[in-house]
Amino acid sequence: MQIDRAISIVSIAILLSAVFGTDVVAEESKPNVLFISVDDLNDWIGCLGGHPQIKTPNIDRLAASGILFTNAHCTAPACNPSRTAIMTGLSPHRSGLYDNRQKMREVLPDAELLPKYFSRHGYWSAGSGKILHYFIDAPSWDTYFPAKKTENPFPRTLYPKTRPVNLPRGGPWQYVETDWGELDATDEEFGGDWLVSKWIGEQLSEERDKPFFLACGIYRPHEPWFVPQKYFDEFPLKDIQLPPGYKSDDLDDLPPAGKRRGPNRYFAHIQKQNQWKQAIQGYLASITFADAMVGRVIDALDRGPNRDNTVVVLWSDHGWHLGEKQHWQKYTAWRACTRVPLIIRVPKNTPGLSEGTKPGGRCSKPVNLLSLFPTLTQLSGLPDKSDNDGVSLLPLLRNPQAEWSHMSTTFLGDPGSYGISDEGWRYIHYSNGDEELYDTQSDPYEWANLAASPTHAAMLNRFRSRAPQTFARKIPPRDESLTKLKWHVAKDSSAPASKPDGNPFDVVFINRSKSNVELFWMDRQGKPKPYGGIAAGSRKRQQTRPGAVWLITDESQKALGHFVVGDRTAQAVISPPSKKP
Ligand SMILES: [Ca+2]
Ligand SMILES: [Ca+2]
Repeated sequence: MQIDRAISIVSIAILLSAVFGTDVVAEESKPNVLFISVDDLNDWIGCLGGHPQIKTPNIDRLAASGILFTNAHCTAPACNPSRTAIMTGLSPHRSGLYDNRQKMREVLPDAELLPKYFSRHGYWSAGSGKILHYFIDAPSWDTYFPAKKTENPFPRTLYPKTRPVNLPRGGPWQYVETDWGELDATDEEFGGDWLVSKWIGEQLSEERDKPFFLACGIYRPHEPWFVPQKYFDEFPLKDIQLPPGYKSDDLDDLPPAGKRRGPNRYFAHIQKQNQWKQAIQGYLASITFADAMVGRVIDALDRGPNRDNTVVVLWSDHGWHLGEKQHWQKYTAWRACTRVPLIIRVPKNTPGLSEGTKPGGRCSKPVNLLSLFPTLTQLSGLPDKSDNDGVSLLPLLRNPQAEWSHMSTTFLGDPGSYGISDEGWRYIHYSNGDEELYDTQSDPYEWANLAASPTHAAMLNRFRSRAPQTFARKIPPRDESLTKLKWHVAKDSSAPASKPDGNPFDVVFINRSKSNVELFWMDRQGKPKPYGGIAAGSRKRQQTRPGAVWLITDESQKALGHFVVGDRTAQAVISPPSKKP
């Protein structure tokens, strides 16, 4: 009976492909794909050994059941370009999407995302949590939780009632989420990733008539680092060890561009507030919480009907600095920021790899997250998407020690700046021509920059000859896509004084009212300084800084309201005054 049925499926497939001229693969042979992303997770997981105190039993267990890539790098060290590259298969230097401020659908209106590609090839595609940069892209999915029409990928999440909790505001330049602390709550009360893992678990426990592509976006350890108390209890403050990659004089041998990229105000502020160890504790606790959520998902898969025919992939979008090179956060080309966890587990009888992956495999070849698209389609027996920029990892899944001539490139936010990882060496190039070179075999934390050493000239040239040569133009976001500043209606004739603090960027004033208005910058003493008029229906692009206050008046200089500039470029919309009864 079984054999008859298999034969009849095959003959129908042959018949269909004869009639329609398409590659019809019998549905039953396609594996499911469970696609797990963990946001802002660096190599501080047990199996990568990035921090001696971390506890990630679930991710380690997953790694032990598949292949762990120990030299995997992000395509860009920021959420938006990294995730866009993964989901479209397109590299920033070809797509033009390089940084977080750009909008994926403005830069790439027609790009087909991974879930859409799978559903167009017979799959049911669904997701939950953060997969793209703070939006869902509803048309790319069959189903999402929360509902895709909301375009909000986050279920309800518990936050402290008053903030900040532990890190006082350093100034208007500071990202509002940089803070940490334990929550007196259960995982269930916390919601967020717990609800994501619950929903994903429910999907995994079902038998479906179609194979699935299921994306699980775990948000922690993205800031803010608030997670239930029990995860903080795992890492008592008195025992916290500093990042092993930290070296106080590490910047001395960097070129000017590297010296500028390293130190930032976050790290200086955290040290000044005596919060470094508390912050490390918050990051460790958030990772262990994320690990527990991954564990719930893996358990649901292993308990359910899809265990033996589901490819599992786990990745993080980029690494994170916690003081290494005097840096906090992301956006650098150093290994602390580019290296990511990447685990792939392939069951037997998968079309692209019938023998499956060998449990416990470790691969030290340089690989890139751009490879996920072609790897997953090849594993599933789907046709290659023709414009992918990455190479398939199938040879390495088959044999982690296979010959591998590829390098792995990570693109920074400005076109022409990038880092390249090889097996044992790393090269960094900044758009001004500055270079760094590291022997990561003997110097994994990149303490000794060898770019100036004549003995390594050949190695330097080797990287230069493999570097990308052309860079797509960076496409700026439309004014209307920028964050909106809050409009404070004038209560009297004035506005508060500016407290400018941070690097300059543009704000676009958009006058939607029917009258001309005047723009004034409030100086540090609270005195308005004229910056010209904005005619009705027109706009004005103005360079400014975090904490600046901009007053809007009518043509007789009667105050209408003001804007306070935040930590990023924004639009400031001047609306018609609401009619009073
Ligand atoms: Ca991220
Ligand atoms: Ca150094």
